[in-house]
Amino acid sequence: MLAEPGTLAVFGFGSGAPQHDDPRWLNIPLEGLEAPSPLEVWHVQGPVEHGREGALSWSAGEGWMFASLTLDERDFDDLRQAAAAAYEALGEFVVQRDEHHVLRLWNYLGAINDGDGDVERYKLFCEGRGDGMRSQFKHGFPAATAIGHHGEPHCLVVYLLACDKPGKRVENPRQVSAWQYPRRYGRTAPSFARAMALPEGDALAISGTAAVVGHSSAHADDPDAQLEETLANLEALLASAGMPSGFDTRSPLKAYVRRASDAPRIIELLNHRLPGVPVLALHGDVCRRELLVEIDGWRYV
Ligand code: 3EB
Repeated sequence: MLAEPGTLAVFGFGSGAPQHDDPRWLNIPLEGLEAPSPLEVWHVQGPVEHGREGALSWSAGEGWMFASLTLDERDFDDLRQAAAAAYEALGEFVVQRDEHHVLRLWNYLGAINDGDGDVERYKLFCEGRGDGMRSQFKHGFPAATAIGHHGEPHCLVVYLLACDKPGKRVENPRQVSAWQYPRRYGRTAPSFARAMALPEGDALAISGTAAVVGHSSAHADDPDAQLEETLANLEALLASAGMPSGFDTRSPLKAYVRRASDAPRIIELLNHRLPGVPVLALHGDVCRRELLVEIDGWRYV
């Protein structure tokens, strides 16, 4: 895949994935729940250039850019500093590129729910991300995912998709916008949009979506009900984006499942509710302890 022209990025999932010394290759420290995990490939119709700048890896072609950073938190004072450094480095790199419109971001960190209250690790991550974003996203945040992994505990992975044209942010009328969450969810509200329509309007990049209604988590301890609520949120998001209802065989989704024991049930329900839709089920922790499942992905027109 890396040898094929037009390959912008290839992702391997979990500890069984190979490693490659190519800036377009990224190991995601999330285990697939249905072995073996497929690779995810991004490609463009044209030549791709790629390189590294410090710890940052990037590739670009046809107006699209992939950039990634894998950091060791122990190289920083704490998670907040590591997250800030990641976003500063990505931001500094992106602004000097033609492809400086960041459409979509993914964040994977260890032990995301460790710590209580304002010092829970997810909330420290949100603070560092907010620090590192500085003024770069003052016109609005990209779509995003933030999930806890069970790989190397101090490994922080952040990657993005950017474009030389802006996308269009989409919010979900069933949910309070994340950046307006009340104080109880942390000192720095999460900085992401619910979805981003790609520049040509031919696809929607969908942020991590869970059983959040208003700003509250719904159906604590009930994975089936949380999944139904998540699907209702996804439908509302499609409607809000002006897209037809439903997902199809060209709509790749990821389902992040907190408890591996819930996976068979969640996968069965998804196969029933979204027949034919390619869903990659991964073992990952949602950023609120009571949330057991989260879905993100793509909807093509
Ligand atoms: C939520 O609705 C669930 O911090 O980047 C979803 C997507 C969530 C992205 C992020 C968090 C993030 O608040 C959590």
